[in-house]
Amino acid sequence: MNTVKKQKNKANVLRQRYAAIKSSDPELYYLIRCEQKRQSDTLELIPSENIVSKAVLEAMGSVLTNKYSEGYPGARYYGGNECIDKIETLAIERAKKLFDVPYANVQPYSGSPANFAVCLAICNPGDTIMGLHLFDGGHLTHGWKKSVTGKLYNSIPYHVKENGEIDFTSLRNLITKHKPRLIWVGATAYTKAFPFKKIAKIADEVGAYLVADIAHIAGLVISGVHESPSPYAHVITTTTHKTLRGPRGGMIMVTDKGARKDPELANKINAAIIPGSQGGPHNHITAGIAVALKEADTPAFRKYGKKVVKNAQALASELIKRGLSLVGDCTENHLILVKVGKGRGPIVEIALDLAGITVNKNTIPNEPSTPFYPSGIRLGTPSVTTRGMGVTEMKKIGKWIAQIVNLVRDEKLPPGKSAKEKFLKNLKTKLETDTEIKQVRRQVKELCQKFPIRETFI
Ligand code: DSN
Repeated sequence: MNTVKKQKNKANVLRQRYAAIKSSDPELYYLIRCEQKRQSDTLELIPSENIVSKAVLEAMGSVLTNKYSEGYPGARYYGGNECIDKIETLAIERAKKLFDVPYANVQPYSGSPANFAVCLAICNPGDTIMGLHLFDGGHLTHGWKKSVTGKLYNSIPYHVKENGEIDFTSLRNLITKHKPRLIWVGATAYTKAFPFKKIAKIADEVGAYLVADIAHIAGLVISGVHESPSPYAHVITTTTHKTLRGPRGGMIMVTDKGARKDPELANKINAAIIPGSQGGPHNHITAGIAVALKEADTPAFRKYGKKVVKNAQALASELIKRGLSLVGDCTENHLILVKVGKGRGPIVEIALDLAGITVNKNTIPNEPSTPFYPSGIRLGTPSVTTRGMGVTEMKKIGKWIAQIVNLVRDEKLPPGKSAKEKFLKNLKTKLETDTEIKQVRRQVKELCQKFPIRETFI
């Protein structure tokens, strides 16, 4: 088929897919198509995002959404669950095999409810928990003061050093001093390999539960490019939509080590999900998780995971070569943190967005500003790698990012919240017509067209 025919064919397939919405709700149809176009024509570098397969999409759009199934396979509160039981069991068995664990719960609505349920299962209100500080790349649900996990429990955060690595000496002292009930290891913005074994040793010394939140690196663990926490942690949580490339959902797993520490742990986690914190599971998502886990248990997926890291390292090298400064000077996973100057993250995020490169502003170690106006941007390669891009493309992307960062190097936020908001709004208007930005956007679009979001992936 020639290119024009191929494009027409693709357009027809897309039209058919949303035909019902188009006729019943044209307004929404238009918005879905807008988002579809945005995803097609831009480079998605937010490291927690990815592109699911058509099979995952089909599972999510299936009739399974019609069913209520409170409870677990074989023990539901409602009738009519004979098919759902089999679907959930399939997802559970696939998770157990892939992550080498004896127990998995696939019902958490996402990562945050999964993490809260683990706290409910293991801790009593007032117990001490420890997690990486939010500004150092930790997650809200690892005890941040505004999260329920920071309100209900006595949360003691630990930190990273200037080079982005967990400050191990300080962590050891904190653990010895506070003897936490639960320690989180995991992050949303950490560019090094997690030292599961090292942290487990100290956690074991004080009898703490070690919970590995592998939301960001689940796909890398499966691919063998990040060590598995399974031998070291008692519990593992993950989202299913990041490097794992599944639907938006969550999972909680108990390891052999966890089951030895408390043979009732799996039951406690089940109870913490329902009735503890959730209602009926989202069966269409459970099916999507089952599909994603099957896709992940293939040589092709493992190759993908390796390529994600290789691409991230190539992108990091290109950024450094072009004078940008990275937290930790490199990456050991799928994620890169670029230091862009005090409070300047939002400026760079806006400029890159206009150039068709989607990233998010992010805090950096020892953040000199605030989380709303942080001093870094966070990039990752899961999505562009799914599109088939490789090292050659990472070099181009690195060049464009450096060009845009350089373009806005003299822009500085004024003091005061409303002045900052006004400044960013005006900056966006000004940059919308910038010739250099428009030129990069054109080049980005051309690259995206060479690596389309294929039928197999959307
Ligand atoms: N929002 C996720 C991320 O971007 O890493 C964490 O929950």
